[in-house]
Amino acid sequence: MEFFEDLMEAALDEVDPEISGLVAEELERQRVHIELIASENFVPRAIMEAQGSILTNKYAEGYPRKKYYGGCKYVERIEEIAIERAKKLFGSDHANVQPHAGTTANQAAYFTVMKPGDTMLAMKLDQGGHLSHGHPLNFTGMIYKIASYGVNRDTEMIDYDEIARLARECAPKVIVAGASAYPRKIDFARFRQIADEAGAVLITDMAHIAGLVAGGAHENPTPHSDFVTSTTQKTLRGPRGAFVLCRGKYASDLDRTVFPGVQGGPIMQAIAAKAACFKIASAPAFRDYANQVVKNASALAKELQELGYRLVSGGTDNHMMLIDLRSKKVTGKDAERILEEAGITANKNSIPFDPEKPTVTSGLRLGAAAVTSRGMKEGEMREIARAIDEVISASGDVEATNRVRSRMAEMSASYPLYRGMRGARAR
Ligand code: DSN
Repeated sequence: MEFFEDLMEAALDEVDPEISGLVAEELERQRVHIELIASENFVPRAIMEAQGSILTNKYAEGYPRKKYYGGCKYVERIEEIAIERAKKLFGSDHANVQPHAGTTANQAAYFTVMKPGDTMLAMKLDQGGHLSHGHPLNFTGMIYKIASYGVNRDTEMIDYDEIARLARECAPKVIVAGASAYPRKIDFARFRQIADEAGAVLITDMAHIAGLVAGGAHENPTPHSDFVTSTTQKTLRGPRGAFVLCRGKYASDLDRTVFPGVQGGPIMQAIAAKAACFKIASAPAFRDYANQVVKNASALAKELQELGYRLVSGGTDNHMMLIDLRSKKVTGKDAERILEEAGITANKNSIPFDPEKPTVTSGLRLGAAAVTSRGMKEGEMREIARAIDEVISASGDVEATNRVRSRMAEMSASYPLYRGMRGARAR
């Protein structure tokens, strides 16, 4: 390659074959593996096109019509469209589409209404919450007083009476609803009632279920919440990024907190991809997708239960489930590893009151959003459940692993992924 002459036009595989090769290998992995990580999905190509576009060249600090840079005519319009679509999709007074990630979106909502030392009541990480809901190693655990709620030991479901009791006891400034590993519907109206009784601001982190909400397969937290935060890459099937919705009275404070409070320049190519994602999620067909995700999760859960697996809380209402592996004499860590060798990707996850440490765990979290995006239905879910059981029952025995890996690759091949792209095999 003539570095200076051709650089602007050269493709990645000419400029950097090492990275290009790894991207191609990753595409091949995505094609042949059954993807069950509950927070992952496959984006439509249009989303990648927006995210890989020339918008990466543009600085646009500030908000539409109040940008601090020249040349913002088109990117301003893109941001306005993204804001309007987000507001309409979720029924919100206001949207800020600039946050780069879910934790930043939460940070922006917290900083808008809390001062260091204020109390926040949120779900414990080891019972389904997120790091940014008060973990001691996260900024939330460092600067706020954290009170946490979990699930009921018997039902393994959120105990709303217990949250109300804790709220009366600790008088939190903020209550956080929402979870990263909770397989049941969340009663946002009840959270509102608890927040009102405690005089607290209700922030709902709907990152995991945003696509289900958009598609009408889960109750919408927006009418009940002061703020709603979300990523766009999970069930919503959009780019890696985030947004915050809020009631009108918080709008200008939230915008100031996002910029210049916690971020500088917005990532305009991500905002364009978020706009496209909101458009796709508004289409009637997205309702079918969201409902199929729930049906697929339910089929996977039922088959696993029939095969003798205990699911936390006894099942699922949403896109995910947590398997308690203790009776199978395998840890979450080992299950994750042996399943990956057999072409099934999932993640180890603590179960409520887990006796194992978080790096080992007794649980496995499975989600149906990505396989549903490939077009798989209940029949495939049952087959995947049987494949999981075959590998776990054989403790990762080489023959069982090979058998399952070839069956999973065959199933994947029936649902082609990114047909026009060159994977490692084509190289
Ligand atoms: N790490 C994500 C998840 O897997 O749920 C949440 O941010």
